Amino acid sequence: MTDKVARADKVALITGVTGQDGAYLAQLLLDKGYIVHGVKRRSSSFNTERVDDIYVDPHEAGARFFLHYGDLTDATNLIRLVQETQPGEIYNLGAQSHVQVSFETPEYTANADALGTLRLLEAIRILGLEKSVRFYQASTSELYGKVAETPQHENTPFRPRSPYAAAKLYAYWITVNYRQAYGLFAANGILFNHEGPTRGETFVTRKITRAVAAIHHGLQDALYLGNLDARRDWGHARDYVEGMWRILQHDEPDDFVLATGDAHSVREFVELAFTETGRTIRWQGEGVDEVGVDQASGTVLVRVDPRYFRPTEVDALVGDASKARSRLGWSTTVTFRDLVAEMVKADLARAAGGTWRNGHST
Ligand code: NDP
Ligand code: GDR
Repeated sequence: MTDKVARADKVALITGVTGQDGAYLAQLLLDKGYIVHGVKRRSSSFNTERVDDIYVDPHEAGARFFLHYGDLTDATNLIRLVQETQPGEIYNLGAQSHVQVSFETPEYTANADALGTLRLLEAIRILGLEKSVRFYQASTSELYGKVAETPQHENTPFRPRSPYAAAKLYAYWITVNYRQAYGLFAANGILFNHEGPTRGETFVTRKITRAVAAIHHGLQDALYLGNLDARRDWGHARDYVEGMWRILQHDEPDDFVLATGDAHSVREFVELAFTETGRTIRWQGEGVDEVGVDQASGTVLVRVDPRYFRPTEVDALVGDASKARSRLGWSTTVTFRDLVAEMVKADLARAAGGTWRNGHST
């Protein structure tokens, strides 16, 4: 008998399926003919909005998308889910994914993001599935933190700058360790920021596009932001979930950076987003007193609020995805300008739709 056991044919388990990436990935895998099992958390209110379009009643013939209650902090639950669903591919996307929130909930973030990854890897091992499962870990450009070189690639040293990044650092290395120690097909995608119209409302891109739409429709007066000079390499989530899938189809388990190679500041994102509604922003003042003024009316539309400054900030990130390009044939298809335009357009439609909700911002 060889040590190669056939993978469960096109059966995937996704943690974090209700998140931005989970929903895009579930759709991609369904389009490729997979059976998709997603893990959702118990919530007192609906939390499946992003996957409602692809959900079909499991009693219906041909249903290929199934949701299961679960949590990365519950090892027994994870073992049972892996046993019941017998996946050939596991995508570990579940996480407390907000950097700023991780300073307020560091222990929970470590539990879900670091130990949660360990629990899932152990579930595979306990069930003896090391040779039949491929494991994807949602690693992050935040690992680079206080960057040692630019652009960042697979061999750039990690210098995490937040409880979130420190937890993800553990998850990165435990994934590498299970690959080396147990021969598990375990791979890290080191993904730079990726966004889209369903991006969580408290990440800066979506916070901006929501505000631009709300201001346009008279639902909000101004946008309050933190560090306007932070630079990020922003791509479209649709491209990045394709990259995740390709990472697991590669001949060998390996770690890959996915990035556009193009960085912009928060300030540039704001300017571009407002131009989508015909407004030109002029900046005045300095530091916490800086404001963004609508050139035509003179109204202040953007203000700085120090509450959004982070105790330790990651100033600038930009990725080098040459390895993914050459070995996986992966590349991005959406420009920064088109990404901003798509996000503003979607939020304008929501704001016009009369179901607008203002939420607690971060
Ligand atoms: P989201 O915040 O949109 O989604 C996170 C998902 O994880 C949600 O489904 C959430 O459930 C779930 N989750 C949170 N805590 C737990 C837990 N304890 N147990 C099980 N599930 C949990 O993140 P994204 O979709 O943007 O990101 C996906 C992954 O990729 C995350 O791990 C993130 O850290 C990582 N990443 C993201 C990047 C990006 O730019 N988007 C870049 C690099 C890495 P609920 O809906 O109930 O809150
Ligand atoms: P990030 O994303 O921390 O890069 O993590 P976020 O959009 O939260 O911040 C990007 C940059 O914008 C600055 N910023 C603000 N951020 C927020 N949220 N709110 C503000 O008001 C604001 N003002 C300025 C931030 O300081 C930061 O420099 C995201 C998450 O998806 C992680 O899970 C993922 O790992 C990384 O991207 C790659």
